[in-house]
Amino acid sequence: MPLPGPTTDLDHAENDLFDHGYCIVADVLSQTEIVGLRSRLEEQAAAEREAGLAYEFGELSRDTGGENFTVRADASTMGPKHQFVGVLINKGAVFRDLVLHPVADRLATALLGADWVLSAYDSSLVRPGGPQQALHTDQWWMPRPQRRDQRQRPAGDIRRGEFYGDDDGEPDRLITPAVSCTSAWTLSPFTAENGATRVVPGSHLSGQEPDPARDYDNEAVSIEAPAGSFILWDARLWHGMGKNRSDAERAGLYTVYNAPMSRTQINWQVALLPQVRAEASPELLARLGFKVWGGYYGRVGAADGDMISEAEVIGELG
Ligand SMILES: O=C(O)CCC(=O)C(=O)O
Repeated sequence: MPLPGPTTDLDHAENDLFDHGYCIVADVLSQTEIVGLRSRLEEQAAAEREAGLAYEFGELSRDTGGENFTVRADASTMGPKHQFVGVLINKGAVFRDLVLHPVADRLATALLGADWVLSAYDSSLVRPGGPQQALHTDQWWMPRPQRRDQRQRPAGDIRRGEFYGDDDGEPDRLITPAVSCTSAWTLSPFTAENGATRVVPGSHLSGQEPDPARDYDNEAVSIEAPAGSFILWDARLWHGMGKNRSDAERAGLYTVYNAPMSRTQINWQVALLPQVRAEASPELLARLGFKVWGGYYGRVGAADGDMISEAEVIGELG
């Protein structure tokens, strides 16, 4: 089976996602959209730097085994080779418009079901010299299948960066399904030279986590894509940012989608600015978890209906 390349055929992309763990849809964003998104992102990134609020890290400050995703820059770090601009939902209407994009909806629905929720929405500006990241999965938090005769480990004790190295080669061994997937919307070309995401094709079906100490140079490929593409990977896929060896910035937006029963990375109910919430459509709010799923998840003790509204919450009566 040939490895995924950029395509505009969504059936093809969907098959790539299931077979290889990732797909690349080309021409999803128009030139005008790319320019609008990129200029808003650069403006926001510059303002966050100016205000001392930027999340930036250089080659030495990344610790993939730790609890923290990013390290706040200070004068002692190696410099702003990679800037992470987080929680884009609050940072411009251009960003919000992408949440309901039909291409994203189609592919997230194929993997997670029609009631998927947005788990995170961030961006990454990888500048020349930006570091290569250790391969990891985005579903590291998922408790693993266990043997019946083993007492279970507390599910919440799992930590990012744990290495599962016990593949017994048993083809019938059960693995956990994907309950999350991550996209990169490319605002610049992604090339091997500028640090395009490295992935190990097919690793989503391994039932394993990668060894953070290995670089997997023989197994990993770079997902190359033109600007304006939508790359989507299964959260079990081994992947990581490549090193930027070019003289230009690699710019991308990341939307993470979850099945509706799992906790989202961003706590939207707290993070969403009141003004953004007031102006959000019911469709957008539903994707942010303001909708009860299955009559069960996300309830707030309101009278009726599945859209969450504080106005209907029932308090102490009598
Ligand atoms: O930027 C990329 O290419 C991948 C980023 C990623 O996997 C991460 O930051 O966890």
